Amino acid sequence: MLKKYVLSITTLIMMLSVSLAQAHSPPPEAKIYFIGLTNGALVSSPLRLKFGIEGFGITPAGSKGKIRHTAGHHHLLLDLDDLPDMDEPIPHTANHIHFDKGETEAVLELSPGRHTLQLLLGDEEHEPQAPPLLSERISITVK
Ligand SMILES: [Cu+2]
Repeated sequence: MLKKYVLSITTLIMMLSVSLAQAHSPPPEAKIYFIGLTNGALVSSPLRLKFGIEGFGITPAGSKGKIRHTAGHHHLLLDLDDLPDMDEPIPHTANHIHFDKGETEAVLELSPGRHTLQLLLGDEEHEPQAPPLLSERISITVK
């Protein structure tokens, strides 16, 4: 009897932690990507970027309510060799660009030469979802 009780408590805790973990978790088919820009592209500056998303939504930083669990906002990782810590808020630097208003387009001034671009979605507190939604990291050359 006691064993059965302990088991059901364990099951309850497991179920609770699964539902908490899923709260901000995009479905496996969700993805983010650059629209119309491919790895190796030769581009000119200023560069107009378009951010695509499928299977998950866009909502501004600081959003409250249920939308937080199914949407986030884009971040552009510019010329970064290492990804930021996925368990911490994404830093605000010149190389970690936040689109807090839920923007899906940006115009970027870039110096001539090679640059790398990658998108990372973040939640209402700028933390990556779990698992994170990351685009492919692409290399471009600015004329
Ligand atoms: Cu952010």
